[in-house]
Amino acid sequence: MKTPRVLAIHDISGVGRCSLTVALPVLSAAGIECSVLPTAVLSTHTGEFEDYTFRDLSEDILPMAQHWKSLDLKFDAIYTGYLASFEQVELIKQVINLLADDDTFIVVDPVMADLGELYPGFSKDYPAQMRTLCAQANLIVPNLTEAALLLERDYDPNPNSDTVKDILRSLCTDIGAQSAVLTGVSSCSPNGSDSLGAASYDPKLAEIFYAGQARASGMYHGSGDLFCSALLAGLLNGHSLEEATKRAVNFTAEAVQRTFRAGVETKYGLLFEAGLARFGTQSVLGG
Ligand code: PXL
Repeated sequence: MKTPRVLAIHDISGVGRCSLTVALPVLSAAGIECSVLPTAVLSTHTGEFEDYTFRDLSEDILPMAQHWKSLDLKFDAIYTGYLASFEQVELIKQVINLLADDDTFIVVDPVMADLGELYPGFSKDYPAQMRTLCAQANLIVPNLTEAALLLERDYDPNPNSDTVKDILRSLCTDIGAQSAVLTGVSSCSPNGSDSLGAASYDPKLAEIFYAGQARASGMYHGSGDLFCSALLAGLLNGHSLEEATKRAVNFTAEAVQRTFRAGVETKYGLLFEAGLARFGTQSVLGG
């Protein structure tokens, strides 16, 4: 079987298990080649750390993409995450225009905010700019805060099922994404209000599917990146959006439980490594 190839466009945070230090191992373990276009290099991610270094790699983005174009490289998916600036969104759109064809699956994780707040360094006009990238996506994967910012709505940390449905539909019809998975959804999960997970929506199926697992206390950095990378791994291995969402929720929730039990500082990210081999094998074989 052919090895699928993804182009992952995220930052490298040297420490803190997020973006490329998560996407690379998760996709590789699931039998997917992960090529990388780094948007910035930081010493750590920007949450809960101070005095981190930040090198914007915007100047390298188009030359790298043009080189790959000259090699006639094809990507089965382009997967974008944390971008370094407002201006970089335009560059990434150019990369997609250059490298994607009709068969390239475009996944946009509009990484910019959580818990009702934009991440440090992003201006108030960033969400509107991110919306233009989301419009080009086959799948977008916002958390509740990012969805609210994209739709210019108030942030509701605990939406009921009607609101979740409305958010998911608007992400597709108003923004133009072909499908959406909303993360951080809890109260309307069939597992009850103590569960946390994601809801997926594909307008072609016109149905919303929930996947949830027991909620752990605390805020776990990089959990969105882990979830989205696992979701894409499942999709590229042939699973449906519903099934891939379920698998990604389970993998992420296991990592959260492991991290909670280990009692380590959450800013260092999720201890996903111990679950990686099993996730990869099951993703490929469908077990
Ligand atoms: O996990 C999202 C993320 C990715 N990259 C950087 C971040 C964050 C969240 O804070 O700061 C640099």
